[in-house]
Amino acid sequence: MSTGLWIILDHLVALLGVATWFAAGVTLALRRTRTAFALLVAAALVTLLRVATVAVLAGRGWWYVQEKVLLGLPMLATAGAVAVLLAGRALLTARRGRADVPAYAVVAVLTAAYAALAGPVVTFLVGYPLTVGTALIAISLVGAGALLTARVVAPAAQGTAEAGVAAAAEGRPAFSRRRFIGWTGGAVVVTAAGAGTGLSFLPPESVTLGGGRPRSSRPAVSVADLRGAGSPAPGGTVRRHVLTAKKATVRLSSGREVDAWTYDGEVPGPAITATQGDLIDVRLRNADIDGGVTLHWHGYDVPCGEDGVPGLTQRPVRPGEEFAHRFRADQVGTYWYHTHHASHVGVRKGLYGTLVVRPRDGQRAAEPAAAEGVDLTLPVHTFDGVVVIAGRDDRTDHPAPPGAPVRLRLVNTDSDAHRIVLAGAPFRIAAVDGRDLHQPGEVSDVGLRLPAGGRLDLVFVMPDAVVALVVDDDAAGGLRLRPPGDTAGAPRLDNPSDLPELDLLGYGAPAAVPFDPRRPDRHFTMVLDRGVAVVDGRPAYAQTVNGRGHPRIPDQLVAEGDVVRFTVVNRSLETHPWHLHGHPVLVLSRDGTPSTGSPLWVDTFDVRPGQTWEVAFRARNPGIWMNHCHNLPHAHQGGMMLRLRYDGVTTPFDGSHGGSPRHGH
Ligand SMILES: [Cu+2]
Repeated sequence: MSTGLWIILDHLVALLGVATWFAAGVTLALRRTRTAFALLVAAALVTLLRVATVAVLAGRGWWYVQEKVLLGLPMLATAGAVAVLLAGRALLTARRGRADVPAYAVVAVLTAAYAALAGPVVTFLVGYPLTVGTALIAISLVGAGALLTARVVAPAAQGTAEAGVAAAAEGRPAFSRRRFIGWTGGAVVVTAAGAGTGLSFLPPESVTLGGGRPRSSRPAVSVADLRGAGSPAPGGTVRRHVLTAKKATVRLSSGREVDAWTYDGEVPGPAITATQGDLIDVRLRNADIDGGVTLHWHGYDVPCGEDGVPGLTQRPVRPGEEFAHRFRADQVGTYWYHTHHASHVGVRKGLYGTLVVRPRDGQRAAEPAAAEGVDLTLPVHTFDGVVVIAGRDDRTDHPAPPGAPVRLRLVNTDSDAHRIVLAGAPFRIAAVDGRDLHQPGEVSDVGLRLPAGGRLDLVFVMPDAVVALVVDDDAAGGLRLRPPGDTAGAPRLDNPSDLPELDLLGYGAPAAVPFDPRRPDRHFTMVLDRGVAVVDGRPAYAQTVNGRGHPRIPDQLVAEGDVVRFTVVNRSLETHPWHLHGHPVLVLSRDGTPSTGSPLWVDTFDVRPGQTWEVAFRARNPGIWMNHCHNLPHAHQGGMMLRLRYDGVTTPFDGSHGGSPRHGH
């Protein structure tokens, strides 16, 4: 069973425990002794079951259980054991008809219920990592619950409670002893709660070193000075574009109209293409996007000053302003561009386009020249719940002569993954996220997962029949490649959702990689979760990294040349497509299973619930880079983004990602 399912099962067992402990406490208070006894036994058994689910999760990784093992379970086990001893004995006595149930038994069982509740509350509100402050607050709240319950329950059963207490009180009047316990307990609870709250307000550290050297005193360079080349490589040309960001009503192929935010009035924006070595020269103008826009070159390892992150590498481009990007197209492959300013709104509304860089002739012998074949760039985007492929929202036919080499460049511009099926021809996945795979084998009858922001280049030779590209198992939509003259044919495609998903970690053949990822200079762990955290200065139920939200997540410090390793753990019940700017990362393993196929270089990897990914990269593109979830609402509203900072690089801007509308522009 997957870790994600164990996480859900553990939540359910925890909630069942809360329910049974409370039910036992309430029935005991109502003196329904038979039911109370049965529920007490049930609560104890559910608690033992919980120990088992937590033990299984612990086997999947300490990150999944830290707060449960250190706080939730010990607190529940202690309170539960006391409750079983006190209430169990009292109930056995009561069943023999010798006495009423004493008040302290009710208090003990309800206290166990509060302890059972405190565990999941800490998990849902705080998660990983548990801090001393949180633990103190949780324990003091359970203590306060116990004291209040004693106050409420005891007068109702005054006689028996006083008799019981008085017997143990060595003759002192029960009333003053109870009062003494109440005052002392109250003082302890208030002190613990105060200390816990104080600890929670300590300012977070601003930087984490990942086990590497601390910040040096080397002379600083500003990100604003880390700009691209001014000229193409010898033999290259200048690819000049002016992109004007503006609102427009866009008519899709079905005739449907969309109120969009666009580059140049088009969705997707103008396709930017180049040949390796060309100079890309793009002037971004903003006509009327009030909050501002930028251009971020997703997956393209541009110099940091070209990266288009407002507040970090530049100011947002406001209406009437412009920003000039220049960089050399050194990387071959399929990429895309989009605004990084309030991108959870801007990209969704249409501020995106594609960037494709083709190799110079002769550099890729295996690849047929594009002119002879079919080479389509297909950004997949969702407008109001309807999937739109390359600006077309109904089924699209495209001619393809039999025998022609075909390359389909899929780009996911949404915040959630898409499932891709290609039916009618065996094919290869030539490239992932723009980077070629090594010896990719031919596959058919498989589903492919295209993470948010990700790209897949599918190549095949056009057969003598129709080939269908199906997105999200909607066999009626998508793209049909059709031999000339074939107007009605369709490939056999009964249940695309039944096709198994191809695991890219085992696809293609291994090859040498340019560094040894087993000996990283820095190792950072990012545990992704939900919890209460400060996001952009306000408390929120945030999407957290190590328990914090942007910009209070510590920067990751690296030095140029470092081999850096990331462990990314998803404790939450949502998928987080993780995206580092400026560098592709090499996938090492997922859930402890190493990558055995082609070296897999990606700029976005989908960390699904309960998954743990190990990736590594070489730090050789100095700057301050965003490192974030590419589910854009998670990043911008939820706060799931942080910075990877090179030693010696500074920013003249405010340093926090200014892309949230909360910043008030
Ligand atoms: Cu996310």
